[in-house]
Amino acid sequence: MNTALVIEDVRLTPILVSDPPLLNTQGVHQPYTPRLIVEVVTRGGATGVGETYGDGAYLEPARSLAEALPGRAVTDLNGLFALADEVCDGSHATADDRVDAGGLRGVRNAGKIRLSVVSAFEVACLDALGRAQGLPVHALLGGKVRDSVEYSAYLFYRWAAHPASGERDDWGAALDPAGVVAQARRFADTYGFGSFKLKGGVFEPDREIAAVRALAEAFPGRPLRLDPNGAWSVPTSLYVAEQLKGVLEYLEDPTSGTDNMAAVAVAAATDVPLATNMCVTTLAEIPEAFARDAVRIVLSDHHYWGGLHRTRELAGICRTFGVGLSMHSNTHLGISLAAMTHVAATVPDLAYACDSHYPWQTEDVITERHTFTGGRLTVSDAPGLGVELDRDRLAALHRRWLEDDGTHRERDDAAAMRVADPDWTTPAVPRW
Ligand code: GKR
Ligand code: MG
Repeated sequence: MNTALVIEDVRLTPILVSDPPLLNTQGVHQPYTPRLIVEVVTRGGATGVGETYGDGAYLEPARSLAEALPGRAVTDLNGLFALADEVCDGSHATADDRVDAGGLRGVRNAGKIRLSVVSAFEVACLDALGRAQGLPVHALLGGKVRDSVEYSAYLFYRWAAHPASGERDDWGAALDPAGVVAQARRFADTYGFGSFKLKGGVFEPDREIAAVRALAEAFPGRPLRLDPNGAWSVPTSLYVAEQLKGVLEYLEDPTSGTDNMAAVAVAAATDVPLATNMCVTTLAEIPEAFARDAVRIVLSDHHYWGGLHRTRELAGICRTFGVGLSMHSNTHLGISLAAMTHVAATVPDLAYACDSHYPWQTEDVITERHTFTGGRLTVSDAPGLGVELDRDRLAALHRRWLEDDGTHRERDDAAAMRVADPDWTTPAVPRW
């Protein structure tokens, strides 16, 4: 074994990152959201970074893995999964874990949480290995097939300010078609995005249909997507699919669960392709969903799937079954965006612009924030991920986490909504 590549130390830094009041079907984003930054330091002195969810359920297995990792090589990525299975015992899983209050990522369980934890360690190992060898991460994944990766504008219904703190940014509210179009216009003008996804499930479907139609009028011929995170019944999903026939590039998770998605897909035939980041989020969920033609497009997400290599495995499975591949995003910072861009650069048949919340995040832990040009990010050829940690920023965001009274350490969009509406409870699905 090349001893320079042996892991000497692993550092975990939970942080709180500011987040605007973006609305979704479960509530509203809190003013701060938790993320976890993972650093892996080799004996040769290379440091690699990774990023993942930072809620308590993720911190516990991350600590177990961080303790067990020193002495292993950053090249031993298959061993990383075996180690995680061994040391992260899943004892943190409770019955409540079956529902993900904040992440809107389908059924949540200990295995999925563990993969999201491992993903940050895998990315950090690849970053360290790339730095040690002078190779970009995409080269470690087999090489890039494109020099830039396209992203789509992620539109949200939103308030102008957070209800309790009154904290605001300069985006203003977007609660109707005109507000959504104005938001899209700013995304297009500032970043050059040419495709648009609206987070739905917030208002009655007819209001959201009107917003998508307004987008289609404002941006003729541009790819449009609508994602209510499973908030609709099968008949409502079919109604929306019929109303938006010829307008949507795809309809994402209109309804919850493979049964319902399959029912919509079969009845809607080819009207509107269905996409998911909720009913296909693990290998185990693939056979039934694909056999029943429940989805035409899977949104990959290296956090869900256990890292960049596993994302490429998912791409191969989708290719085999003729299912399209897109990319999902949750609130994330520049480390994850770099990782998303490297893996996206290596997948030949990534036919859709990737999602990213990044433009909504004004804080970061890297020295130079990524810049979208023409809706695209250039794939870095610098060693590793091509990002540098800003230690002062990291320390400041960690301080915020330390000083938090516990309100923000778990992402809870329903709790944030209750600040404005004390009677709010997480809506049962189908909501409409
Ligand atoms: O950030 O409100 C949000 C999104 O709804 C997010 O939680 C989802 O995971 O963006 C995601 C999606 O496409 O489902
Ligand atoms: Mg989605």
